Amino acid sequence: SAYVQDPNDKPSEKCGVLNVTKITEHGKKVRKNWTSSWTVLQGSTLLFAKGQGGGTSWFGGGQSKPEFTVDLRGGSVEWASKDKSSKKHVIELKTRQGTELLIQSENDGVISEWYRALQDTISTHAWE
Ligand code: I3S
Repeated sequence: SAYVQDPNDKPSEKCGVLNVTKITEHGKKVRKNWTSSWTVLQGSTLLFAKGQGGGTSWFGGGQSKPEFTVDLRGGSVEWASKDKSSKKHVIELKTRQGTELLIQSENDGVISEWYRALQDTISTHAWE
């Protein structure tokens, strides 16, 4: 019935601190710049804010804007190969817009949860 909430309708929400760098922008290779970022997965959008840095405000508080947002629809995730980074636990995220990011955490549990969340989001929104 219309009153039954489909659990799949619930927008996915996840947040935490991750290390992030772009490696490609609009299909062109860019220089790595690893940054600790407050990261929020909201529906099919991944948002990054400047990390930590002593400030108390972040974009959820309506004060500062996200530094960078990624549309996950039509994108892909995989574990980054060794030639992409010497770091452990690195996810490679490719967007339909030709941006490639590396996302990393020293904590393998944390990064595994993000991997699953990003994959779920991409498959949930695949046909939009
Ligand atoms: O893939 P690369 O070029 O070896 O990436 C490393 C460099 O970006 C390095 O900075 P500079 O070469 O600009 O000084 C970074 O400090 C490293 O972290 C990068 O490699 P990892 O393996 O950490 O992703």
